Order: sequence, then C-alpha cells, then structure tokens
Amino acid sequence: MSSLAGLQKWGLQKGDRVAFFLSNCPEFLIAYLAVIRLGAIMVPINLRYRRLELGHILSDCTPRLLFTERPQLGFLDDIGAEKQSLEAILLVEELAQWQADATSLQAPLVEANDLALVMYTSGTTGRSKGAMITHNNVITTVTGLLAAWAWEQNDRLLLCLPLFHVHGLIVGAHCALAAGATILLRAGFEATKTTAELLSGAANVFFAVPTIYVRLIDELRHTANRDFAHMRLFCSGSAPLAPETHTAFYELTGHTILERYGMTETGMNLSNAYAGARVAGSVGTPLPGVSMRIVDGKNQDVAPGEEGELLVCGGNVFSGYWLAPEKTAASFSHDSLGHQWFHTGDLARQDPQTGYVTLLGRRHELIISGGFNIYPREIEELLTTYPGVAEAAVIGVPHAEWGEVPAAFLVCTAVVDPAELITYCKQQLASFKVPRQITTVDVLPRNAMGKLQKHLLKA
Ligand code: MCA
Ligand code: AMP
Repeated sequence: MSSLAGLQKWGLQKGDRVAFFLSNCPEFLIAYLAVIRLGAIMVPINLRYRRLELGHILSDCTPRLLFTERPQLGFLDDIGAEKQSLEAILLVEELAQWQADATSLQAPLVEANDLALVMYTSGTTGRSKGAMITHNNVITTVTGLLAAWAWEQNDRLLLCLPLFHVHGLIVGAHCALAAGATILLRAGFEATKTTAELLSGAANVFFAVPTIYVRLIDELRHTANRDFAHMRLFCSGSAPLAPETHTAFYELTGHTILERYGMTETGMNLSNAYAGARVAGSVGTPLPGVSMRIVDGKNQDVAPGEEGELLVCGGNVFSGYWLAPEKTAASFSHDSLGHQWFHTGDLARQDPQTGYVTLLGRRHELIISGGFNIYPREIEELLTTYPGVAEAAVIGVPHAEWGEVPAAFLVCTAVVDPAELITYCKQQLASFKVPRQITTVDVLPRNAMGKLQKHLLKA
C-alpha cells in the first residue's frame, strides 16, 4: 500500500497544486515526496499564517487538495470563497485511508524543469508571490550542499526548523534524504529540549536561524556540560548572524558556526567553507553551480571591493513568480551572453583578496524576524483598513532575540486603542508580523515628491 498510489487513485495529476498547512511530522515528508513524484506541485504554507495570508495563497495557487491536521481546521473555517478550488482536505490523522495498492501505480514522467514547489515569499506589493521552484532547482541546491558541506550517509541531522520553508525542507530534509542520512525530525525548537538532545550525541549536524543560536547560547550559559565533540557541523542562515553570536557560540562550544546565504527564489547561493575559513559576518563564496555578480544602479559590475546589489545565476534560480510575469520580468536582467541574472535585492561587497562576500543590507524594505520575512507594505495596508487610521508606516527595529521586529507609525483621524488595533491585526495576520510598537504621529516624514522617508522614522 502506498500514499503515492492513493493520491493517484484519488485523481491527482501532474501540474495540480497541493497545499500543505501542517506541522513537522514524518507524514509531511511522505506525502510531499508522493505529491512531487506524481508531478504535482507542493505549496507549503507557514503555520502561523492567518486569514489574510491563507486566503491570498489559496486563491492565488488554486490547489485541488489541502493537506493539514485537525488543530488547523479552525483557521481554514475563517476563509470563504478564497478556498473554493479545494476538492478535498486530507487530514494527517486520516492519511492511512489514502493508501492504495502500489501495483496500480503509473507514475508519470517528471522532468527537470517541471515544477516541484510554489513557495510563497513576502511581496513588495503587500501580497506575497509564489516562487516557482523546479525539480532541477532543488537538485542544484542539494548537489551543491552535499559536496560543499561533506554530507555523509552516517550523518544525523537534528531538524527543528519548519518544513514549510526552504531552510527546513530543502537544505535540511532534501539534503539528508539525498545523502541517505538520518533525520531526527522535531515539531519545533525548544531551547532546553534541543540543547539536551544536541548534547546527547544523537545528532551530529544542526541547522538553525540566528534567533535559535541566541537562545542556545542563553541556555548553554546555564549548562555545565558543553561537550559537543560528537558534532560535525553547526550551520546558520535565513538572517544575518551577529558576529557576537558567532564568537559567543565558539567560546561556549568550541564549534565555529558555518554561515551560508540563500533565498526562497534561489535556494542556496553562497556559503562559508566547510574545511577552510568560516568568517564571522561573511556569507562566504558561491556554492558549486552558482555564479554571482555585484552591480551598481545601472546594472554594471562594481569595482572589486565596492558595494552593490548581488545578482545570481545558475540551476538553483527559480523559474519565476506564479501567474505574475511582470514581477518575474522585473526580477531578472540579461547579460550580453544572454544569461539570466536574478536580482536578489541584497546589498553586498566582495573582499578582493579572499572572494568572501559580506551582506550589507537590503534594497527593499524586507524585515527579517527570527528567520521569517515580513514586508512592511502588507502590514501598512491592513493598518489603514482600521477605523481612524489614515496613514501607516512600518519599519524594522533592531531586537536582540529576533534580529528585527516591526514597529508602526500611524497618522490617526480618531482615537485608536493600540491594544484593540493589535487584536485586529492578530486576527488577520501571522502574529510575528503584528507591530511590537505603535507610535502616533501628526504627519509622516515625506520628501518633496511625497515619498515616505522611512530612514527618518528609523532615526
Ligand atoms: C514565533 N514568534 C515569532 C517568531 N516565531 N515572533 C517573531 N519572529 C519569529 N520568527 C512568536 C509567535 O508568533 C508567538 O507570538 C510567540 O513568538 C511564541 O511562538 P512559538 O511558536 O512558541 O515560537 P517559537 O517556537 O519559539 O519560534 C521561534 C523560532 C521560529 C524557533 C525561532 O520562529 C522558527 O522556527 N524560525 C525559523 C524560521 C525559518 O526556518 N526560516 C527560514 C526561512 P504570540 O504569542 O504573540 O502568538 S528563509 C529561507 O528558507 C531561506 C531560503 C534561507 O536562507 O534559509
Ligand atoms: P526568504 O525569501 O525567506 O528565503 O529570505 C531570503 C532573504 O533572507 C535573503 O534575501 C537575505 O536578505 C536573507 N538572508 C538569508 N540568509 C542570510 C544570511 N546568512 N545573512 C543575511 N541575510 C540572509
């Protein structure tokens, strides 16, 4: 009996979308692999998403099937017409009923450029965009990482990151599966439990976002046993790892975190060396199969050592945004040889001597909180739908644990109770996007053209 045959018997076809709104569990991976083996497209959804985000994703990618678990059903009840494409909801608790005799299976030919995933990533326009990720994109990232990080069959990865993002799913699960290694899959990160498990010797590889390292360091400061001699690799990514975190972790554990840099649209791009230098504050050099350039505002390569926007090209780069050809076109440029370069929006500088790249910030207004992306525009649009809020501006403010958190500045035409406004936001949006600070101002700073000057709010 197999889930693959069960999904085919149900009628799942090549190109169909299947949304996953599910916690980490082995069934997540089993069903995901079945879906993509049938040539269908998996659409993972962040479990913290609420009405606005869920409604947008489901109406945009029109899945036939949704894979979820009982505790999430209430959040789906909040959504109306946006989920009308769904023909069935498959509950993880009932997966056994979806099995069929494997001898009936006739898996279609799935080719390198077929889509495996549409992953929604925060959008500059307030609505998130579905990044179309092909099988070849996944394979390129996985092949690069297997070589670069010396994956072995007897590796044991402790995986606490959510499977609904590239970091947990592709960098974590896919690499471990491709190496034939073991995955110790956990529902999430819990400082005390995860520390104990890392110390137990059960795992030898660990991937995390900087917030998790900050919490591990906190925990280790109160732990007598800090023997991590069995660990082969600690990696960090998804947000900038503060050099202080890098140093503190080394001092406590004797391990130097290997930092790497990627994006939903591109998989993994650059990495510090496994065997060579792991430089605090740097994301290293391009992974195998990835080419990079750093360009100025006119799309010309900057002089060595100068700052510019990082562009990437390679088999890892996605094939565009779902149903959004204009947004796709705006994200790429072509060089004189006809190569397509993806504009990451990340500002970078490359050390002319070592080739190591340092990320310096972002061209767009992206806020990264604990490894989750937040685009201010989405929050601003919601805030101005609240009675009495005439204008809203959201910026990221530094935060020791989360890296950054959103803060809102409002121009109001009536008295607005901040607590009620926060409750309103929480009903519609993932709670990590809800502003941590709300400040009422008479006017928002704008330049002569009327453009909002967010740097003045930061100041
Ligand atoms: C949870 N909360 C957060 C965050 N996570 N607030 C701000 N930022 C966050 N990231 C809030 C919840 O909304 C909740 O608030 C409260 O904290 C407790 O929630 P809980 O679920 O218990 O939090 P947690 O389990 O402690 O989660 C912290 C975490 C998690 C483990 C750091 O955020 C996490 O797993 N982050 C990793 C994300 C990731 O994998 N990113 C990769 C994407 P309230 O009580 O108000 O409801 S980027 C990517 O894939 C690219 C390709 C790359 O480069 O890797
Ligand atoms: P996402 O679209 O969620 O995949 O987030 C991608 C963004 O996360 C990148 O464009 C970077 O801005 C940021 N990012 C990922 N890894 C790192 C890193 N090691 N250091 C700094 N920023 C990072």
